[in-house]
Amino acid sequence: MPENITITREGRVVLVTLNRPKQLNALNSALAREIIQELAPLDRDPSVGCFVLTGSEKAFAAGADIKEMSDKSYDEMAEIDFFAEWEIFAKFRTPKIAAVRGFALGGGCELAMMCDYIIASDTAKFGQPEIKLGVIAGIGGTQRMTKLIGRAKSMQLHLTGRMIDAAEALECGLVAQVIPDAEIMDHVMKEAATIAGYAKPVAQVAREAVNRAEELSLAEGLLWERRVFHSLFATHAQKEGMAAFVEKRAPNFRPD
Ligand code: CO8
Repeated sequence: MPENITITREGRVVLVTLNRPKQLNALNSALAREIIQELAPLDRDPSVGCFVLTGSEKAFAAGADIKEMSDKSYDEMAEIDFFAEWEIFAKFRTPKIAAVRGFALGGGCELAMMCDYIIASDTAKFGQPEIKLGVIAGIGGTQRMTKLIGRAKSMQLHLTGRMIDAAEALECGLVAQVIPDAEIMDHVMKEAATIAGYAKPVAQVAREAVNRAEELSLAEGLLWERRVFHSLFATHAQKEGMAAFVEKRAPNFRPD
């Protein structure tokens, strides 16, 4: 049984709750291992259509666990390639939404950015304060944030370590939407159920196509998208989705 996360299921949606509330969900190696171990089989399970990742009311996650890292040497960090496993989480193919309440700082902000998109509570606070600890972001902050919100603001947040609130995060494009705290979990679970109600292979290529925009030139990205669009005409989802439209009925997508 995992000790640092809880996993619950509502239909085709899997809710993952970070569960180290006393440490404000600081991300340690055990938590990272549990996320990968528990979610890897669910990622491959066609009956799972969406992951939701959340924390507590006070903190999504206040960063990597500073107490676990503080005494480590360069050799130790490099030898175990500390925290490299988070890239496995980022590469899961099931759509994943971060529901952020309270602090999402350092590794917590980076973990939220590893999800496909972030929905923030009006209590959310984001930041990359690593510079105050004598280090920099290490699980994607300088890269993912810069692609998400642009160089100027990302540079400012990494160099000053200042926190931004949910309104500023929305304004700069870090989050997709801000929802009052009392409503956020209901809202995100409903949205996740909507995504999970579509055909999973189509949702998977939709997120892959959007992510390609960060990697490819416009010409290559447009070609990749068009070819994938063509290939979806080999799927049950396309036959069913378009037939349902023509026949004026709701589509009945197979889970896989
Ligand atoms: N690590 C470990 N423990 C933490 C962390 C953390 N990141 N954040 C909070 N805690 C602990 C506190 O030590 C405290 O524990 P205790 O009660 O035993 O003293 C408990 O959580 C509650 O915290 P506070 O008393 O500080 O609560 P406040 O409400 O006063 O303050 C803050 C909340 C502002 C969030 C404050 O806790 C804080 O500043 N936390 C640290 C934020 C931070 O610097 N995060 C970045 C960490 S470094 C990082 O994430 C790098 C990621 C890249 C790693 C890549 C490796 C390759």
